[in-house]
Amino acid sequence: MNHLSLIDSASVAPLPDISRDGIAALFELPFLDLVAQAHAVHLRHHPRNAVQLSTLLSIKTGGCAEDCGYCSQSAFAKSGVKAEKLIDADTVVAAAQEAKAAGSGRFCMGAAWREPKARDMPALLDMVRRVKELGLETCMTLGMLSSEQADALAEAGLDYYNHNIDTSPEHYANVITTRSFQDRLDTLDHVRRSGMAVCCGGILGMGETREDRIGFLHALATLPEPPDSVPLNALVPISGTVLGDMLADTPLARIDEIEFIRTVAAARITMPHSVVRLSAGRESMSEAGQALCFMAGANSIFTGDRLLTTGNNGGDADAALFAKLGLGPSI
Ligand code: SAM
Ligand code: DTB
Ligand code: SF4
Repeated sequence: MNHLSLIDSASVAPLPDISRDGIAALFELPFLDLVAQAHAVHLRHHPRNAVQLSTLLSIKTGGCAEDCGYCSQSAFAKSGVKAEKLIDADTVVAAAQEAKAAGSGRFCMGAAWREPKARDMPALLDMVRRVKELGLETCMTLGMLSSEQADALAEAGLDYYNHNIDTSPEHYANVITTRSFQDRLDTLDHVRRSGMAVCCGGILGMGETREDRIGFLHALATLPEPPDSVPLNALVPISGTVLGDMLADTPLARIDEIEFIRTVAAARITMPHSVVRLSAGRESMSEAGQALCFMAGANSIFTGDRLLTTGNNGGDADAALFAKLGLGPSI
C-alpha cells in the first residue's frame, strides 16, 4: 500500500501506511522530504505554532521493584536515589497550583511503583480530584493497573494515564526483565476500556536498531486505538543504571539527533491525531534540534527544571526558545 492510497473519511486526508514496511519507507526518505511530509500532516490535524506545556511531579520516588535498565528509581540501580514514601495530597496540590501559575495546562504525577497497592488508592484518587478542581488536565503514571484501578482513577477524573511500551517488542527484554511487553499491553487495555486517554511512548537511544525504532512505532500505531499522546524520550544516561553505565563505557552511543527527529516525524505521520511529546533528553538537545522536532510534529513538552529525578531545561530557557521560534502554549 502506498502512503496516499486510502482516505481518512473524517478529514479527507490520506491514511498513513502503518505497516512495518510503510514505516521503514518513511525512515528511508531524504530527511527534508520526511520533515516536510510530517509538517504537512501536522498542520492538517493540529494548531500551528502551538506547543502544549505539561508539568511533571514525582509523587513517590525510588525503591521500585522493576529492573528497567534506564531508570534511576529501580531498586536494582546504584544511582543514589533513595526510596521515599508517597507524598501527601497537600504538597501535590501546592505544586499543581505553581504549575498552573507558570502556564502549564497538564499536571502529570509519577510514581516509582511496579503497580499501586490497594492501600494507596484513596490518596491517589484524592490527588486526582483536587488537581482537577484547579482546572488542570490530570495525568498519572503509576506502573501496571488492574481494570478496577483504572476504572477508579477514571471515575475520580483522571484524564490521561501514561504507560510506555518503551521500545520494540524484540528489544524489550534487553532493557527490562521483571515484566513483559504483554504486561504493558494489558494495562494499556485496562486504561483504554476505562475511558481515560492513553499516553504511551518510549525511549530512543537504548542500543536499539533502526529496525527496533520501526517496530516500536509500528506497535504504537497498531494498538487497538493509537495513543492520544506519544511521549518520545531520549535516554538520559544516569550513572549506576545499566544503560547509563553502558553509555559511559561507550559500547552504547547516544541517539543521533537527526535519527531522533526522523523518529518524531515518522510518529507524526503514522499517528496523525496524537499529541507527540518531546519528553526526557531535551537538555542535551540543541535549540535547532528541538526546533526541527517541532517542525516534524512534536507539540508538547515538559516544562520546569525537573523531570522525575533528572534535570529539565527550565522555564526561562523554554520561554526564550519559544520567543525565538514564535511558538505559544496550547492547552
Ligand atoms: N513506574 C512507572 C512506569 O514505569 O510505568 C512510571 C514512572 S517511569 C519513570 C515513566 C517513564 O519515564 C518510563 O516508562 C520511561 O519511558 C521514562 N524514563 C525513565 N527513566 C528515563 C531515562 N533515564 N531517560 C529517559 N526516559 C526515562
Ligand atoms: C515519559 O515518557 N517521560 C516522563 C513521563 N513519561 C513520566 C518521565 C521522564 C523521566 C526521566 C528520568 C528521570 O527524571 O528520572
Ligand atoms: Fe520502576 Fe517505572 Fe523506573 Fe521501571 S521506569 S524502574 S517501573 S519507576
